[in-house]
Amino acid sequence: MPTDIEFDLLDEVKLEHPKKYKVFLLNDDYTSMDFVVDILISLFHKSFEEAEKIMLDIHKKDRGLCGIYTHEIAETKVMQVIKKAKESGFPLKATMEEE
Ligand code: TYC
Repeated sequence: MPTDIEFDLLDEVKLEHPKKYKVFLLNDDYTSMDFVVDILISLFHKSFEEAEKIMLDIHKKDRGLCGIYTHEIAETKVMQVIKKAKESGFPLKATMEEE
């Protein structure tokens, strides 16, 4: 059982290192490549060149890393992707997982 001081130290470490979450876009057969590039630029702040590279990576490998965020921001990104995609009639999906 950790001592009080050890508990304090553990709390401090937790405060300094909040868990981070990876956000991925998933491949599908219907979402247009241009739309995915737009999402990567507008929501994930990628340059056009980076966005094209990530999009093609997803197209070939089924999913691609778009960014690493705190839990709340990652959750918001996933929701924003799904909302924008739905509004545009695409089935694009995003997921998050602990780093
Ligand atoms: N596979 C899609 C197509 O051929 C393009 C695509 C890329 C879709 C990445 C989703 O996350 C994605 N139109």
